[in-house]
Amino acid sequence: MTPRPPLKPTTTLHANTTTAAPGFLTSLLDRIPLPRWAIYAIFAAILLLILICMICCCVKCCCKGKKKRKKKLEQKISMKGISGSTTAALVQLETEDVEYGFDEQRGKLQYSLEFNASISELTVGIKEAADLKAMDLGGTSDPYVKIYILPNKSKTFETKVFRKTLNPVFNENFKYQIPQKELIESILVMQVYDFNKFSKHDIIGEIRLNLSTVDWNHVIEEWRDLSKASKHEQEHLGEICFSLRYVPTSSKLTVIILEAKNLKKMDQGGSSDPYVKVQLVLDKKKWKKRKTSVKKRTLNPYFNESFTFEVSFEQIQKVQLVISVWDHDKMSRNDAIGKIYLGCDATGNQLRHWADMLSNPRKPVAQWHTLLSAEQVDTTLALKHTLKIPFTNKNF
Ligand SMILES: [Ca+2]
Ligand SMILES: [Ca+2]
Repeated sequence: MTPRPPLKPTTTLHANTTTAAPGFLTSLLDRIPLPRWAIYAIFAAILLLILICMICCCVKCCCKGKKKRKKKLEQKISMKGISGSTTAALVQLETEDVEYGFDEQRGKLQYSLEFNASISELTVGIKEAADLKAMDLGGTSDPYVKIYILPNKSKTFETKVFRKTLNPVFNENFKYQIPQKELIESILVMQVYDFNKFSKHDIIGEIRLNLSTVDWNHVIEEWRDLSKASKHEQEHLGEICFSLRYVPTSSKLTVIILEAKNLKKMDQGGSSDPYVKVQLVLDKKKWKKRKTSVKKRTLNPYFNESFTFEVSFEQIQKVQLVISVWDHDKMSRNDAIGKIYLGCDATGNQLRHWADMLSNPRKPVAQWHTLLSAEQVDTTLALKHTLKIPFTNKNF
């Protein structure tokens, strides 16, 4: 039998690294005053302990990851609730303005009514509200009250907005000039809204008061529970598509009103005669205004009309572009079907369109927009804090 000299070099080579350890280990084990089985048992127990520790760490890490993902998902969902295509980068959402809450308790409102027949004057007092429904994250709302009289909705009043409270004390009076005969055929509507800086204002609830049932010989002051707002507040007004183009070098803003669809029926006979007003507002002042032609009897008008305004680069960052769709009426006042506004202080889809225009100079950017109620947009515009900008262009 031949020994295995050829193997030697390799084994010894490895021995330097691998067999030295077993040799050392055996001598070490020999030195421990314990039987071998006991040493192996202790060794196995230590290994088991390490393994259990590692498993625990892994489980903990996984749970944390899941929680984070869940949190992110929740944030995504709540942001979606505000406006379909709002991007966090474009719109800084105030977390307290994110909608939540499902319970139907809307709260109550205290109001007063007084009619002075000799001068045909109705005074509506909005006193206070209590236990209002929380519409924002953080369990609060930013309430204000809107007041109008039906069927002749000529004048809409609004109280101040109270930030972060469910028990606002308004104490404001509003006066209507209305003959008694008309008064007793009217309905007084008082709606409590939640103001949101970056999204649509939510209606908390309303009171519809049939004025024929009121005893006008006394001053009325009472509390009443708010009920769910009637549907027409959330009615569909239609969509509009237009393109925006800004050329900074020549200070030209071009708005092309392309088309509208599914417009609200405003006339008897189930149609409308739509036209579009394009308005620029600077420093809360109506600055420049143009309008399209009237399209007769259609709810899906095609315009393709272009308007160019001179707007400097400084002004484009402060201007508000207000687009409103109107129904033309031969016999009576034209009615606003819907409205939206764009600008650096706009929100959601509108801000996105404006930002797209600014980041793509010289390129026309077209987009569809859902129309909002004219009152809502006017309220938002009026409530906006605008910077005092010198009125530079006096040629218009
Ligand atoms: Ca709010
Ligand atoms: Ca009409």
